[in-house]
Amino acid sequence: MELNANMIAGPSTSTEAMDLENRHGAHNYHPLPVVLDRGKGVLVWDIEGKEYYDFLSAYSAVNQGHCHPAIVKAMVEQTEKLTLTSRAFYSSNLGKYEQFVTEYFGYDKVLPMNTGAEAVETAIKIARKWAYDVKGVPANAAKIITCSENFHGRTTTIVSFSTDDVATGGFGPYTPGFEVIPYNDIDALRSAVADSNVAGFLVEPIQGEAGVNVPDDDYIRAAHKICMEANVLFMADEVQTGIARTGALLATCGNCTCSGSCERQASFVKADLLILGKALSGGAYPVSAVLADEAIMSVIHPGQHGSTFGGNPVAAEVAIAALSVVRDEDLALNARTLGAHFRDGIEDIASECSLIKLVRGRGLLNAVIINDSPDSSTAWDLCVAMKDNGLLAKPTHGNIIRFAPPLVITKEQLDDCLEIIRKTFKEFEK
Ligand code: IF1
Repeated sequence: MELNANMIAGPSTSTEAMDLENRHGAHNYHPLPVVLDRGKGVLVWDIEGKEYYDFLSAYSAVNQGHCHPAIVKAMVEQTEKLTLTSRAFYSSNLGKYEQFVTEYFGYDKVLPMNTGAEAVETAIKIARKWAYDVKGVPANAAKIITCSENFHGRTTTIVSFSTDDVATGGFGPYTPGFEVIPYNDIDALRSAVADSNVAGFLVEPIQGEAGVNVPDDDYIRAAHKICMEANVLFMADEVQTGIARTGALLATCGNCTCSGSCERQASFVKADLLILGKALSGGAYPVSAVLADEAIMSVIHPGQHGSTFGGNPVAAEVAIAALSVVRDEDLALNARTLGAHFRDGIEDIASECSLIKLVRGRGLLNAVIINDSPDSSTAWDLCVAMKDNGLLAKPTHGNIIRFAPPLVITKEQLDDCLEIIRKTFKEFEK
C-alpha cells in the first residue's frame, strides 16, 4: 500500500503536538505554549479550534495575511506545473519575476535566493567582490561595517559580527573582515569608513530583534550620504522592515510607491545593495533577494554564487503575487495609518497602567517596553496572558514585547486587539 504524508497520524491535541516537538526536535527555540493549526488573514487557530489574533506575523513574513488567496492560488498553480528546474536551465518564470521585482523596487538587477540569511551572505559576497574588482581594495582585505545589536541571520559568518553572546557563543572560529560600530551614531560611521579597505556598511533601517530600535529620523539619510562620499556600498537589510511593514514600501525606500504622501519621504534613500526576504513571499515560501544596479551586480560571474532553489518557478510566481497584493491593497498606507493608531492606543493604556514604560515603532512594526527588569519574566508572562485572551505576541529581548500584526488588519480588528491588551495588562497589574 502506498504511504503518503496524510497516512502519518498527526497529533490530535496541542499537548500531544508540543510533546512531539519536544521529544523529536532540536531545542533551538522556546515557543509560547500554543500550537497553531490554521491561519487566515490576521487570525490563527490552534488544534482545539481556539482563535487568536496573530501579532507576530512570523516575524514580519506574513505581512499580506495568512493564506492570502492570491498568493495561495499562484503557489498551487505553479506547484502543479513545475516546481524546480535549478539554474542549470532557464525557466519561463524567472525572467518574468526578475523584470517584475527589479522594476517594482527600481533596480537594474536581482540575485534570487531563499532565506534572509542567504540574501545577507550574498550581499556580503557581492560587496567584497565589488571592493576587489572595482574599488581596488587589496585581496582579502575588504572590511564591512556593521552595528552593535544587529540581527542579520544565523549563519556562522553572520553571527561572527553579532554582539549578542547567545547568538555567537560557542560557534567560533569567526569570520574576519567585520567592524562593529554603535547603531545610530553618524560620527562612528564617518570615522569607520575613512579606512580605504571598507567595502560596505550593512545596516537595518530599524533594528527588529534589538527591540524595534528606531534611529534618529535623519540617521539613514546621513549614513547613506557618508557612504556615497567614502565610496562605500550602503547595504540595507530590509528583510524585516521591508515590504510595507514600516508604513512605506521600504524603510529606506527611495522609490516609495506612496506618491510622496508619507511624512518620511524626505528621509528616503536608495540602497546600493537592497536585501529582502520574509514578506517577499507573504510567508508562503522561502523567497529572498538582493537587488543592485548593473555597476555592482556585474561583479558576479557564472559559477561564483547560487543555490539549488534560488529563483525557482514557485518562488518566482509566489513573489510576484505577494508583491502585487502589497501594491493592490496599499498595505503601506494601512500600516502607516493603523500603526499610528496602535501607538496612540498603547499610549492611552499606558496612561492608566504602570506596566508600560513606552511604545516605539514605525508603521505596524512596534514594540512595548515593559516597566520591569529585562531579567524578569514579566514580558513573557504578559504574552502568555495575552495568549489566553486571544492575542499572540512574543518578547524580543527581556522586557520588550514586539507587536507586528499582518498589514491587512482592519481598524475594527486593531481596536479589538487594543482592548485585549488593555484587559490583559489591567488584570496583570492587580
Ligand atoms: C530566528 C526577528 C530575529 C532579520 C533580518 C535577516 C534575517 C532576519 C533583519 C534572516 C530574520 C528572524 C529569524 C528568526 C526570528 C526572526 C528575528 F528579528 F525577526 F525577530 F531572529 F531577530 N535580517 N529574523 O530579522 O532571515 O534567514 O531567518 O530568513 O532566527 O529566530 P532568515
